[in-house]
Amino acid sequence: MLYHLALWLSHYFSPFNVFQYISFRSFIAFLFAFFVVVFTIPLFVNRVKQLYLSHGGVLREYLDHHEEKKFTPSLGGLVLIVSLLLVAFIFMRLDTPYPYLVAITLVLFGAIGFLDDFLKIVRKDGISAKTKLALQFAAAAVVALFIMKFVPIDTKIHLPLLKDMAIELGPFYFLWAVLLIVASSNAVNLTDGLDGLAIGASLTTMAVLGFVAYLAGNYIYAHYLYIPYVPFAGELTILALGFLGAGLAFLWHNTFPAKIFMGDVGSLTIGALLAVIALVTKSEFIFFLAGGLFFIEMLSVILQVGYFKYTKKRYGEGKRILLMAPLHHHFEKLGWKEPQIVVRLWIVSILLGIASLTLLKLR
Ligand code: 57M
Repeated sequence: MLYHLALWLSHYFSPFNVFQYISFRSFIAFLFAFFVVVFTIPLFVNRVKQLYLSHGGVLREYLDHHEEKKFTPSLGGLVLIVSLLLVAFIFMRLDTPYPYLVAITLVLFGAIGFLDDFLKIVRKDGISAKTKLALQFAAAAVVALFIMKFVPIDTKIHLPLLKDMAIELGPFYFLWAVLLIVASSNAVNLTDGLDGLAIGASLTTMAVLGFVAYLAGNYIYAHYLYIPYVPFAGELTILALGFLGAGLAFLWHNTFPAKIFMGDVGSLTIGALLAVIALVTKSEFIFFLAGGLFFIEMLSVILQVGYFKYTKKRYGEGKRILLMAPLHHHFEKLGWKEPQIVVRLWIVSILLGIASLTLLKLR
């Protein structure tokens, strides 16, 4: 909105031209989102605590060894979603498909997560795993259809390290998009089990995707790096910077000992949003590496559950690969302290982010 307003005002006062720059709008989106979230969360925590108190007072889904966390409220992701919706409609260009794509993703996945979190507070259980997955597939299908209809990208997947090497998926692109969104949404959800872990790794991943979006949206840089040029993709850099502001502010309150958790409303939505940006900037493989921590956590669950079931069937007794899945619980069982695990996994995430950027130039 600001872009269009400033464009009109610049006819009367030329300094308003500065709003045309993606870098300037990104910078103010960052500050805006940071201050909105950092000051809203304390008020929100009080509100959510009241909701908990009127329904028994404790978080029902806490780990046995996280006894002290049972009074920590959830639902914090709702503040992130609202701040990002504001960023999308205030700072992004409304004559491109991107603010609408972002809004659809935030609202659909936010609604699924919210329903689950809310039900966990007001009754014993959230929605069943099967229903949640079905809803995620339905939401991802809507988002994928929106991308295919309104975003000017092809249906190829561009392989890393190979110049001009792409696989045409044709109608299967829809399936690819849906699977990526659902997988990413669940991977971030599984990672969200220690204070600051998921939001920290999301920050590094989003920083990479925001940078890639800037390059992909610029014809000269895209051409120079042999990455697909995606008109106006730079608008997503603004969203990414808004996310960095909002996410850092959330981390302020979510760092150990957390005052609030993001809840499924946060984790499912952030995962979906990351995948959507990766899809429209044609950087799925960069995303696999930059967001590698999420996929490692997911893989740890798949392998653990698979091995457990296999050994149970074969030997009558279930065996484990890790002491507990997802991976961060394994380190807890090894006796590492929570902040130690979180900071070390952030370090892994930063390293993966840097490694993923090298894929841009190595072609
Ligand atoms: C939800 N929820 C957190 C918080 C957060 C298939 C199986 C591996 C599924 C998995 C699972 O259910 N994962 C998804 C994870 C929970 O956090 C809430 O949930 C939101 C995210 N969805 O925002 O609202 C707890 O995590 C802790 N937490 C923090 N700080 C944070 O900033 O400390 C979260 C955010 C919170 C809090 O304690 O209550 C969670 O972990 O429960 N299941 C598991 O992860 C279970 N693993 C398991 O059963 N492993 C088995 C194998 C065979 C599957 C094994 O290895 O033997 C663990 N989860 C629970 N208990 N609840 C194990 C123990």
